[in-house]
Amino acid sequence: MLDNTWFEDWRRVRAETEAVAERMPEDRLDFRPHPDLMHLGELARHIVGACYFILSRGLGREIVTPEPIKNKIPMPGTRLRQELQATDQLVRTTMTDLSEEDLQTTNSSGKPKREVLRHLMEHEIHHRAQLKMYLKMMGL
Ligand code: NI
Repeated sequence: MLDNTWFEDWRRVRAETEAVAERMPEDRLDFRPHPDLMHLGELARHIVGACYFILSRGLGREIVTPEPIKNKIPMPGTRLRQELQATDQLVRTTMTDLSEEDLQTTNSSGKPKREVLRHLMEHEIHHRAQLKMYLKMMGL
């Protein structure tokens, strides 16, 4: 099992994502600052969708991604906040179940599972900053 430090770090990272999500609007999901970037609603979906993806593919767990997320349906603020709660629970449960032996193994892509844990946090921090910038650019 992971030590408490990981869970504390995760709590801190996720709490800040929740704070940013509080400010996300229900409309303007099609906002994007550049044609090469995701729309706001896609970005929200991507943030929580990545949790399912990283836990299932990265750690080799049998985790089913909910249909609206799998089908890449743009996500408004209310739904994002619900999904942040659901995935927080999922992440905590999955990480609690990880044994020391699991952590020392690699996944199907040959990546050490310990690195996957770091990737989960880095991915969230990266896209949270992006979301924050979108909101700023929309004047929110
Ligand atoms: Ni990403």
